Amino acid sequence: MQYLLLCAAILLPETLAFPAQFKPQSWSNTDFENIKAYLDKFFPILSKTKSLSLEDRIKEMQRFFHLTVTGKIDVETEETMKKPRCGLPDVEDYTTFPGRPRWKKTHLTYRIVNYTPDLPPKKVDNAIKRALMVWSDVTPLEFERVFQGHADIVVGFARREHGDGYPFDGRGNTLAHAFAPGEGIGGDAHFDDDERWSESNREVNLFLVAAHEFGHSLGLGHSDKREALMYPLYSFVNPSTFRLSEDDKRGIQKLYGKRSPNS
Ligand code: TQI
Ligand code: CA
Ligand code: ZN
Ligand code: ZN
Repeated sequence: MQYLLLCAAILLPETLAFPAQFKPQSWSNTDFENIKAYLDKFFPILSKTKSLSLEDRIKEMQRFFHLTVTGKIDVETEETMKKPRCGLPDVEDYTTFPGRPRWKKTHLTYRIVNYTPDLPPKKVDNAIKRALMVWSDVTPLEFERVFQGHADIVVGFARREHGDGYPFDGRGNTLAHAFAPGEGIGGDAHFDDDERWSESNREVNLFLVAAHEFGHSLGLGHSDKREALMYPLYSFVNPSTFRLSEDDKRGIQKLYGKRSPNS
């Protein structure tokens, strides 16, 4: 499952994070992903524009460390990135996406457009509903299911190429993905129908994966805390006793605030 830790491709709706031509020839894919992951984790973009280039973000990091500001990954910059981050203020472990996209309303709609043959539709409906409740339980967010027309979060099952440029990969590996908050495909969650979805610990538990994906749909990236739902490694926990970790809670409440006591 190591690939997951390197898997930092952020699915941003409009600006597809970094078009291929920005990628210098001399970097391997892994280097590139690592640099991006590093920047996403430690230098989440603070400005409101989503259009900071990788170069701008490297410059920001170089300024922070008082390095020569070149916007390029030179030796000095690379060395700094590899150093353990001691002496820096301890950041939270949860992450948000560059530009910190979030929904600007608390009433969100979702629509389930199709079903997996692995589970009865009722069980799918239920897993999706409970996965959203994981987040609405601790924030002012409310989710309303709609059956036609526009929905903020479109939920569906698909296999291989399915029209968004992020083809699924057959059984195993990628299980699902979701897009950061935004118009159009923003917020949508897709589940790989080449997986075997289940409501137990056999194969892949739909509720747990959906709860994780909706974290992305709402604006959370990955967390380094092992116990976090947003930790990028699938581990089965019993859905009926599932509890959101403090780290996930802090992350989502930072974006949307807390639920008021009597609602
Ligand atoms: N899908 C990845 C994930 O949801 C896709 C992804 C990587 C991603 N980076 C992202 C999506 C940033 C949005 C934003 O993390 S996955 C897990 C976990 C996956 C992985 O199929 O690998 C879960 C889906 F956390 F267990 F690794 C669900 Cl729970
Ligand atoms: Ca797959
Ligand atoms: Zn997709
Ligand atoms: Zn994830």
